[in-house]
Amino acid sequence: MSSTRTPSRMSRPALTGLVLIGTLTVPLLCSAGGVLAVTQKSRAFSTREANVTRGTTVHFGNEDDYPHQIRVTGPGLDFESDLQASGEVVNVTLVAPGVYEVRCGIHPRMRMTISTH
Ligand SMILES: [Cu+2]
Repeated sequence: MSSTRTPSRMSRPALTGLVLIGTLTVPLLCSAGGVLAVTQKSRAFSTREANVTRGTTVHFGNEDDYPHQIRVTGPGLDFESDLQASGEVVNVTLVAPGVYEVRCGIHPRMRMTISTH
């Protein structure tokens, strides 16, 4: 008599949602959605890729002592910031699900991708 039974494995979904990178330097102004803090330092974003819930507001904080300039393109969005001085934070809310490309208008090698779901 054989009673082989495969143990069932509970699989947990990967932790998604709020991703915090760097230090928040501004108060949270959004009530819905999360916040993703990205810093710009040494001509690079603090991360190359991020995955967040749609509705997340991204805080781009310039920690270099020279200016940057943010451009974010993605579903329904083509955002271009003004010249972003040292110490300034630019906030961009990603409303739609999809993939957003982030670039610096001054430093072409500065780029990152943010996926929303
Ligand atoms: Cu730049």
